[in-house]
Amino acid sequence: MSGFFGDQPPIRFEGKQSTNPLAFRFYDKDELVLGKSMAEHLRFAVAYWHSFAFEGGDPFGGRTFERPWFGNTMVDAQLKADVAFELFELLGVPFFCFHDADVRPEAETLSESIARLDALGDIFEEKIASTGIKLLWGTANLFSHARFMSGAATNPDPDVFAYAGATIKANMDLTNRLGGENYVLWGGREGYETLLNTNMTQEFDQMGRMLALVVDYKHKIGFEGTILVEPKPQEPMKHQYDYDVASVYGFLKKYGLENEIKVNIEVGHAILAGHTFEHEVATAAMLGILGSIDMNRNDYQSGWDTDQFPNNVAEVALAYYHILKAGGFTTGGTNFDAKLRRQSIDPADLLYGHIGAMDTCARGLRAAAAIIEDGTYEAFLEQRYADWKHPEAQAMLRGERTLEEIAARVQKQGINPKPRSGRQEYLENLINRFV
Ligand code: XUL
Ligand code: CO
Repeated sequence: MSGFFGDQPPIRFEGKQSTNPLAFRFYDKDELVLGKSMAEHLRFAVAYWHSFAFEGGDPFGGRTFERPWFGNTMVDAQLKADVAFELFELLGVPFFCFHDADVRPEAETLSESIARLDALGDIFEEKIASTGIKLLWGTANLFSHARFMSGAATNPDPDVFAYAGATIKANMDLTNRLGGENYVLWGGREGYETLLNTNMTQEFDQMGRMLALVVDYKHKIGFEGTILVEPKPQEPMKHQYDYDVASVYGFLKKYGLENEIKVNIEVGHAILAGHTFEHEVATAAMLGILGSIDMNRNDYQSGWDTDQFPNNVAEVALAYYHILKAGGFTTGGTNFDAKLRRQSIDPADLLYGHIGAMDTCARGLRAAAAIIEDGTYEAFLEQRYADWKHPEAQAMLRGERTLEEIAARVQKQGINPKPRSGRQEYLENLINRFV
């Protein structure tokens, strides 16, 4: 034990009445929800970067956190891994996620950086075997280093494309070795700062090629996980090509990859794109590309990607409703892509952040399941579209009527539709009964 969390015992479920701030009040991993345990539904993961690599900086000031592993040596990296797995065990999360840059210090050459990554892989392999905590997904950081400032796959310099490809390969190899359930591609700099210096047609083809190479390689090495693209509209770039779920789907269709790649949807990114999170989840489910989620929340006033821990049960409930309706996660899960505030400098703050987030998700999941079990909401939706079951409506929908035939019927039968209430307020009240 590193002693970083003192003599803190594992966080336990104590129930709603508990006033212990270091206990779960709603997340009972074994509680059955729609016939499956909460742990199996939610598939929680802790994000290595925010919890162990983030230093508390903001655009106006640097490090506020003191962590004994902050440094650039492999000894620091080992200590960081020890503390990381201590946190995962204290919280009882089944999964974690990482970027190469979070877990090992970068070296002078790519070969040396990969050797360091593989050495961390050995450490992870042992820890996975001894704790049973698994890798939800691995990914490459293709956005922090200056070489990627004009993009990774979409860089005007083909050598950067190649370097990015080599980095992705190393991260896919490690993810595969560790039995990771997904591999994520977030295109942090795949976009532009100004269209004036950008050939968008060329850059789209480069990005399409990189994704196709990743899919080929996945099959070559027999990686059984899912390849996920994580949409985000902007930040760090002014415009990012994987803007939102619908844009990613269009992109995947254009390059024939829609059956190979799914999405990892993040709450804060949905908000930046001008959507609700449940809109993004429902869109992905409709298009058959729902993969995994990065759970967090944004400050609604700041307009930035603030990556805060979630604490709004009503919003989370609607997202899990759509996830449950889509059949739940398969390889995906709930990754807390969330970080502490700059002033939350204590080890205990890492616990408070995750405990509150896990309880919020547990309440959201329960509420979503209750909405489904009650059935009133679904009956309402069913009823609202019921007229489409009539044979004539079905014939229109199936394409068995021309526009002339439809027009003739409307006039012949004197059809004159009467407006019907959409019942929004009724529905909002109904959903609030379960939250
Ligand atoms: C950035 C973000 C990333 C991805 C992984 O906004 O969400 O941390 O989740 O690269
Ligand atoms: Co994310």
